[in-house]
Amino acid sequence: MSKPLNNDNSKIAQFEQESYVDPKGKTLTSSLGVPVLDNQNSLKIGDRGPTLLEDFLLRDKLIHFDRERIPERVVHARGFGAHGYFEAYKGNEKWTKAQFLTDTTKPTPIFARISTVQGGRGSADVVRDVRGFSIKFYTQEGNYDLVGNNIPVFFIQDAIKFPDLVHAVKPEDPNEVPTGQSAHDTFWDFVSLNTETAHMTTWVMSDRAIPRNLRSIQGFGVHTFRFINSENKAHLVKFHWTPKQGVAQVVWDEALKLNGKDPDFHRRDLWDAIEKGNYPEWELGAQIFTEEEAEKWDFDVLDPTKLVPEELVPVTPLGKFILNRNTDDFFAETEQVAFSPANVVSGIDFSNDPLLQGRLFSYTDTHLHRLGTANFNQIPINKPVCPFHTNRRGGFANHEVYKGKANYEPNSVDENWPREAVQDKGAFSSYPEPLEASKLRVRPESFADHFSQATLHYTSLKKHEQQHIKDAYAFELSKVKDEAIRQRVIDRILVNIDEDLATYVANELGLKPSTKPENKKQSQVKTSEKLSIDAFPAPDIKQRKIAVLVHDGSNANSVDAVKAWAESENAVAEILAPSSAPVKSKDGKEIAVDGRQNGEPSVTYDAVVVIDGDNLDTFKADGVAKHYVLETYKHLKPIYLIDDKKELIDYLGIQSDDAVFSSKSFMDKQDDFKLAIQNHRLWLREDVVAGIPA
Ligand code: HDE
Repeated sequence: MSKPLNNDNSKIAQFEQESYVDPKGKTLTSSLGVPVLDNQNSLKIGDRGPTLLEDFLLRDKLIHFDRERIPERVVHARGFGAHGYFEAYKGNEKWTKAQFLTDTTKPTPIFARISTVQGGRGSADVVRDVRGFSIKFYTQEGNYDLVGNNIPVFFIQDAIKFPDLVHAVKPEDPNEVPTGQSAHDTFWDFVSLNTETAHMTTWVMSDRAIPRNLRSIQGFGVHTFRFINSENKAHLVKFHWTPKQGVAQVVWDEALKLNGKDPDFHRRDLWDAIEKGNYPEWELGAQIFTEEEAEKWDFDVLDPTKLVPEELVPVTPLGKFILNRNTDDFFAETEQVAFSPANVVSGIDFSNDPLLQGRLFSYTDTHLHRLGTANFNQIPINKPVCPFHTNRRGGFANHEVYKGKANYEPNSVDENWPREAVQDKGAFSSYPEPLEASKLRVRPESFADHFSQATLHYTSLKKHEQQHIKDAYAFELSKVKDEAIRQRVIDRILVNIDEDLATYVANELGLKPSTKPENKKQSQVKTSEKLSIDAFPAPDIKQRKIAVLVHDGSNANSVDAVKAWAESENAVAEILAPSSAPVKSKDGKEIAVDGRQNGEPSVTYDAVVVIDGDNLDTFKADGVAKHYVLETYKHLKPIYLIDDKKELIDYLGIQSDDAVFSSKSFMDKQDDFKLAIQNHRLWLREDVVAGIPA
């Protein structure tokens, strides 16, 4: 029977059959390679009859589809990954024998995944949350994973509390609400009852938890690790990786809007930057110190709720890495990548941090569940690039084809190959830390201070950063229904961090302020400069996005000038009009448009330019354009009104300041505009904008 041409799809199929050529060798096949003639219709009795069980092509397609999903990560479910490489600086052999940190002749390929913690795989990007930052180094001595966060400390001190913490922060059991947020009763109940969370919570309420993009976040290994050099001398280390792009945040109102207007904002930004060749780069470093030095400090370096202030130990730069290649297949790479802090190589070892010790078990365990087989390291994204010879055999989804009989060691059937390494170069050996103690289920006394570093963090920040923390606590706690929990956070947590903070939040919530506790322990370091985002300014405006608003009557020359300037700065200028149709310039030229003002909201840009021309009245009549500029102003971002539009400034009801520019020609103030974009926000404007509607 000839195939009925009863719909468009079958017509396309018919057309492709008639002109059948296969220049790419990519004819559609079944899973077993059988070429498929008709991918539009299942096999039936007659054209309206029942479908036949015999249709192996339909079965093949559905069976695989039905199994396409795997369990999402229990935490850090939403993440985004990219490939890159790491290059070591000279001189690291003083500290470690790890090949990838000491061999300056070869770059080491890496794969990085940056994630949020609380929300599921489909949650929004710009939620208030910790960002996970994992890096897999495919070294010549095996795979090494740095599985860190963008915050240098953690909520809890012992791994046994992790499931409780995660249960409390995740959506609540009865209704799975809220998604991607810690602003709910169970999280703050946990915080209020576990004072060890105090320090980390000041970070999660800070601007660090609402990053502008994934290119401008720092990474921290959190725990203390060990470096071991070729003389087997050990040092303790804390890893840091710092973006060369600078660190940057969004404002809270912007974050809330971004989550609705572009829930993929962060992943889109990273993808676009890499596609454009604006590769983000980080410097990897470590604070390196001895056990003897650590013993003198007023905190325990095994306590992951503590950081080592850089005033005590500066960061030693070790190398740099860039992300320069997007994935081909999100699932195969980003979803299947399996990181673990237990993946170490020779020259790096663990410490006895009780949180780290639990992680060493948990990651492999979760991979076995999530990826469903002990062979998960055979998945291409997890596979080492150096030679490997194990005696592991079999298991679900084994892909290796082993040759020969020797699957045990020692053996005489293949001259004892594979056999143990004969020299310690590249072979892992644990640091022989001498230990003698009783078996105890206790928390050390040296972990007992929960507040002095929380205070150090809060008081080291700039005024605007402190204000954001106050507002974040007030916002989060205002979502907590149980008043007793709210009051407990004030009384047990906030007042022990800072009295002014506690009073502000209490007033915002209509609760009783508490009084400052007496004899509160002070941190030995009084203020620490590198805790503030301000300590990491951007060096340029690469990949910063500028919205250029045009209407009929706009000046085409100004549009060209802005575009040329942005291109020369490696920034992105996008021309936005009332609709996607080109607009007519004042001299009758056609100005091509990149998008609609309504579809490309101001929150997704870093600055706005209003083009001059005969269009002042058109601009004034356009409520979307007005809102666009006002919202940019409210979010403290730079605005350039070409043509000395004093009238426009008055009309918008905004005040001239160091990030509002107007001049006859864009050339006049483009350097100041660049500096304002580099500075990102004009924090001084914050008090002025309070009255502007959201
Ligand atoms: Fe994780 N964590 N974690 N974590 N974590 C996971 O592993 C866990 C902790 C971090 O991009 C899980 O593969 C325990 C600290 C990142 O794929 C799981 C404890 C830090 C990622 C797990 C911690 C992290 C995870 C979930 C306390 C910063 C994402 C899926 C003892 C230093 C990795 C998975 C990726 C993921 C367990 C605490 C960072 C369940 C038990 C501290 C960046 O195994």
